[in-house]
Amino acid sequence: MLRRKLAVSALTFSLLMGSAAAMAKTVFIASDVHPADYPTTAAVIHMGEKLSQQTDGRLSIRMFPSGQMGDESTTLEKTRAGAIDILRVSMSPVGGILPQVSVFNMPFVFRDTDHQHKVLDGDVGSKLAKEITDSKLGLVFLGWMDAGSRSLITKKPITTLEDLKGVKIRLQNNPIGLDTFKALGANPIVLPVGDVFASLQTGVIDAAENNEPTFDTENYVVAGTKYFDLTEHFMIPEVLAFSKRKWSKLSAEDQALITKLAQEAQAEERVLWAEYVEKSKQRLQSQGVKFLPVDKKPFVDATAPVREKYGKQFSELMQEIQDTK
Ligand code: BDP
Repeated sequence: MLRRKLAVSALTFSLLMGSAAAMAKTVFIASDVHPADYPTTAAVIHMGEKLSQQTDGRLSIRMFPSGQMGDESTTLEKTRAGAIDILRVSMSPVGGILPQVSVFNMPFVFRDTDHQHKVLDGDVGSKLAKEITDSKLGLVFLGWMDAGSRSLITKKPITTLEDLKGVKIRLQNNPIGLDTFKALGANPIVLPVGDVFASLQTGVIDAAENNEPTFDTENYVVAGTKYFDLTEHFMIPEVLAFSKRKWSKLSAEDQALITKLAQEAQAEERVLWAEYVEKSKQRLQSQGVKFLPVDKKPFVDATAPVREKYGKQFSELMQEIQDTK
């Protein structure tokens, strides 16, 4: 995979421009594993344009897309350390470090997109946002972003538990994900998303699991996958966050402006996401990918022990999610 590793030495940097009326300019470093036109990345780039306009260029955002700053475990660490200012990251690795916010990483926890939006926009979403900010993670939560639902990306059709038996499948770095696929009888392997293409190609793994846009932009078809088996087992939202180290150095006005623009970016990404899913579906189908319906019941049943094991620590949240209509 063409994952460029770019060494970025100066992280947030200030430039003194002009002479008498010198104004300190701050460029926030933002990171995403996805390319610049992906919904999450595009929304943050647009947020940066607005930030620059609304501060007459005093504040702006420089996006490093396509994993240039490293995989998600690495960028999480860099954001904690203050080397990245703004991070868009999947909730999966966040939950890997902070188990108490892992409720969204459970299998079959949301009914559909509408249900997930209501949960994220409601009390449960606010509680987890606060938990992230108040935790030792070193992040200030700015917003949720959509990532749809994840299904199986396979070389052979997989529509039953029998088909999935022993299949080497790549998972994100999160114990719930691993236990889910063990419960489903597969052979899960943790890898950064940037290694999935080569691993599929070389046969290190037989399968991946993700949403349509990542299937599309990561070019998994070229790596030999031909099926999108619609298990929709996870609906893991994305998190947009600011480095706490850097946040504490901003004025209250700047914090308020960034918070407001992040909320706008969250709303914009939802629209971009829905459009991008459709485009990706069309592109994948035109490349010959078959979208296979799956009877989800056996998958839901087989993963009940996982919801039981991990759900204990957040049984109230689970109940609230279920009760969200
Ligand atoms: C994508 C998420 C991205 C993750 C990736 C993964 O948008 O943040 O890195 O999945 O599977 O859907 O690692």
